[in-house]
Amino acid sequence: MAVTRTPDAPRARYFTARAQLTCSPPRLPLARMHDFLDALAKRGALLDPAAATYLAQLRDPVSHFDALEPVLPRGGLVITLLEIQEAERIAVEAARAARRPRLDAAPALALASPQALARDLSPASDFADDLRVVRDITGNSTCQGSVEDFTKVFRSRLHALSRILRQRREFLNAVTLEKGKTLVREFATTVIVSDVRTTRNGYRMLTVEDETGRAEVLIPKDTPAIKQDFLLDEVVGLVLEDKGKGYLLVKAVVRPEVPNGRAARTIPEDFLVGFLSDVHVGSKTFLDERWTKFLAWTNGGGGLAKAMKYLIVSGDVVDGIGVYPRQDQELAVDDIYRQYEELARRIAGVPDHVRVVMLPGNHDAVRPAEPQPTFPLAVRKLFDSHVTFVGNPCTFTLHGLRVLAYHGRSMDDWVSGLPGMSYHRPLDVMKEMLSRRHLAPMYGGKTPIAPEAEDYLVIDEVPDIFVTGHVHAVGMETYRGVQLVNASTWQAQTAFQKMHNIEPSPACLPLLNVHTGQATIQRF
Ligand code: D5M
Ligand code: FE
Ligand code: ZN
Repeated sequence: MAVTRTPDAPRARYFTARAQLTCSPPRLPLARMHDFLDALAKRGALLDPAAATYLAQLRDPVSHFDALEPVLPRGGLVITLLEIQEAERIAVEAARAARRPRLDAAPALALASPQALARDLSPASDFADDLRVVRDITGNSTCQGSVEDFTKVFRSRLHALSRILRQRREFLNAVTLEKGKTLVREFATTVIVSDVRTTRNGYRMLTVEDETGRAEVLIPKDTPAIKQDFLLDEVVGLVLEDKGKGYLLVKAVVRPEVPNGRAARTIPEDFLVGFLSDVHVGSKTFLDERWTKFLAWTNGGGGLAKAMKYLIVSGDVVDGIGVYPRQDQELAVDDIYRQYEELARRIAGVPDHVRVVMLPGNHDAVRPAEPQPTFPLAVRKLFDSHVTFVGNPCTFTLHGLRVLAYHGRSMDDWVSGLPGMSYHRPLDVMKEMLSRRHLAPMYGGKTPIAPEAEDYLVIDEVPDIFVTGHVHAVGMETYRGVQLVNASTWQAQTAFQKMHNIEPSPACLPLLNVHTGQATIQRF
């Protein structure tokens, strides 16, 4: 039983009825109001005035109450508004979890045929460039790698993600762990997950921290929250209750997420954005012939090629040197500058109406720690003025559309750290990144992280387009109004990938029409 049965129920019922009548007129007609209160009395439910007022304003309060009953807290004397609202949240979460075991995917982006996409497009040369860098570590790096730097980056992460969580109703009054521990009632808080363990009897125990302290919190195995998977160092919202046993009980887990129901944004300009990644020039497995076909297509005067205004290149633009053991055996060009020179020649073959935006990846000649500043001047000066160099990750706008471009190194950590993730389905990993509003939460994994004063890997604003590479796969999909793109590769399967069972999808060019939101993938 979720509610208290007491012989005093009728008296309390009238008390609550009077209280709510004097507060605000119920939407329920008076006769039905009596039915509602009778029905609750039969169930032995005692409501506080605010809870009664709230329920009375619903179209069918009795059914609503019945639906919540299984998740209402047990043992309290009266049911409060906060308890009703928390039960609503748990019920919604449970329904969602039952419908889809993982994240709720919006309908996948239906890919159009190249012919359909080409219809009625203006030539890209009709539009002047409008590219503005919004967020990029290039020129802004402060990190010395000291202990204070690490404190700063985690504080910045917690603040940025707490701000997002606090936009939600149940976190408006979120408190710190220190304050929460003094409360008898349940409380909402936003914390960093510093450890996750599963107990022998199938409960999950987390160590969580904020600036005021640390706590052990327990997720019982019979609650919806047990279905959640945690990544170390991610920020979550928790509704907690002190059971006075040395730990806090998790009532709900909330992620910062992307608001549901967002429509994909389009703009009046009708041009295309193309996406390349992982060109790996300099590797013996670089696909020269297919690149040549791609260049011929861009110059061939077809409707799609003419309408391509921007080309975003998401890192690993060359193969680099000394990136992995015995790489020299797989290199066709073993000098890093000669690799960039060759890339510059190949990029120069892209027609003048295309602006190329290029960011580094883990094979490039920049510091490996993320966020990565852009390429050094010695590399940049090899390219002509059609190339704009940015850092990794970088947020920029194209004619007002917000683009988040990230090479995607952290996918190695997401795939090994989160059940259900795979190198073959990078779009699923990208949805998890959006859900947690962070590109690479886990510190000390395969992705080296530079402790900058501000956490540049936080997804502070929801992008319109989110593009990654790194896993050498290809795919496009819409998630809560965000156009997701994983941008293929121009490298055939390497010995390393063969060993790890990674089957690439090379020589594909995802194309997005920013006016209609339609997309296609051109194969070469
Ligand atoms: O990464 C190319 C692919 O190889 C990508 O799918 C990730 C995978 N990869 C890269 N390094 C590792 C390690 N250390 N373990 C497992 N899988 C890995 P690229 O960045 O082009 O080398
Ligand atoms: Fe790569
Ligand atoms: Zn890579």
